[in-house]
Amino acid sequence: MVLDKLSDSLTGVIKKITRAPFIDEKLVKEVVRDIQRSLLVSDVNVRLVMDLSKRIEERALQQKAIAGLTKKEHVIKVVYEELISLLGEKQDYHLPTKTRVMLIGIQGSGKTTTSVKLAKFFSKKGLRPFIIAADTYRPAAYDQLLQLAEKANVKVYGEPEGKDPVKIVESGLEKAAHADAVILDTAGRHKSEEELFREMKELAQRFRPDEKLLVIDSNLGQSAGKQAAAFHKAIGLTGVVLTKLDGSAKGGGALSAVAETGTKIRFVGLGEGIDDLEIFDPERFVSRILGLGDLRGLMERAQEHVDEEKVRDILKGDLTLDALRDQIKAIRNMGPLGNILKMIPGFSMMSMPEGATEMTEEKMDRFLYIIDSMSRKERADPKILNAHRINRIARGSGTSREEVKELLNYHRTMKKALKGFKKGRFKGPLAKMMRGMR
Ligand SMILES: Nc1nc2c(ncn2[C@@H]2O[C@H](COP(=O)(O)OP(=O)(O)OP(=O)(O)O)[C@@H](O)[C@H]2O)c(=O)[nH]1
Ligand SMILES: [Mg+2]
Repeated sequence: MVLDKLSDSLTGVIKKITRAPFIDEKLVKEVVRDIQRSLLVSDVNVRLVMDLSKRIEERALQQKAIAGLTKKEHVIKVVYEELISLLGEKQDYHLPTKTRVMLIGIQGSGKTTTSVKLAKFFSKKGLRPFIIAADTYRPAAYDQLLQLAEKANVKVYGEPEGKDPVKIVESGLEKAAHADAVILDTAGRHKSEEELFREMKELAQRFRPDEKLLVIDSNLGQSAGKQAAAFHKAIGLTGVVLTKLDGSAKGGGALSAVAETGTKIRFVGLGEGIDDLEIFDPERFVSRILGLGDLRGLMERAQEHVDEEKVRDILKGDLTLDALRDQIKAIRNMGPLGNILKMIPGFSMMSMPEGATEMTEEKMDRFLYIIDSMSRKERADPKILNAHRINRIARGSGTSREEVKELLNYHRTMKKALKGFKKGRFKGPLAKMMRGMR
């Protein structure tokens, strides 16, 4: 996982909020202190941390919760929003049909790896990528790129013995005439920093990139900000790729420091593999490190799939097997159940009936077959099922007696859990959504 330690401690903070019997000044202060500690440990700048925690405290205590949110949800929302603002705005990455991306950065930052990851990213979007290998300093740079690119099935131009990167770019562009996205991998070492800047400017003049992305190692922590600022001033960047965010203890520092310089974080590298690249989206990112899962994604998908009226019916009346089937179907459309539950604030921390979160898609399908094999009367009132009918249903649905019983058990457990919800432990739109999931 990304930023494991930070994530663990911030998830702990959210747990503290959801578990507290009530929200008062003492709790908010405690929560703020916990957040400060978590961020400082992951190397976020002290001043940023202080500003942020002051805002969280003020808003949590003074701002009124918006209609429909409980006090707890309000505090979680404040923490979530303030962390997002620490990481800057989301940068949309538009994919033009023809694009040229130049990767810049000091040695070992991850340029070559990122060039292949990006190529893969483009080809997943249906564009034909092409990489030009213009690093004439690193020994065997071309071979390294070639090996990686083969894994991704991407074409590369390079000159193993070449000494003139500008000429390589020129020849490479000729070979790349049919490509939609041309990526330029450059050198990371040089006689001096000035020389490196000079070479990059020259290459940019010749290559005419749409994007000049600086590749930075997250392990630099707060110094990542300084590096971004220096390169931006010298070369004029369009964005930054932060690599090695997986397992970097200083990831929080790198992210916030770069965001603070105003240079946009475009992508994050999350591993050595060619698929370990993500568009950087602060909202999704913060949800994840808070253990809230993908909150916004869930909101969108929940709206698509959960029929409001059915939810209301369930809440009004009993959870019939018909209703359960609709719910399983809705969940089935959204993806693995555990993931969905993780997306709901507070939910992952709540005690769930044993096994309820572990239902696989296969199991959901089998449950659906079973329900479909029952008569309408049985679905409305499963208590009328006897051993004989259970056998028939098992045979009719291609499952076993045990599975039919398992479903009936599951149904009873869910019904009971739902009653708990209805008693009003959770209120507001999020709670409504949670109920919708049941
Ligand atoms: N864990 C992890 N390792 C990465 C990531 N990106 C790159 N690396 C590793 O970092 C090392 C350096 O990566 P390169 O892509 O060769 O870096 P470079 O910037 O091209 O380096 P030079 O060519 O020497 O300038 C390699 O071992 C990569 O596997 C990442 O996101 N996560
Ligand atoms: Mg390289």
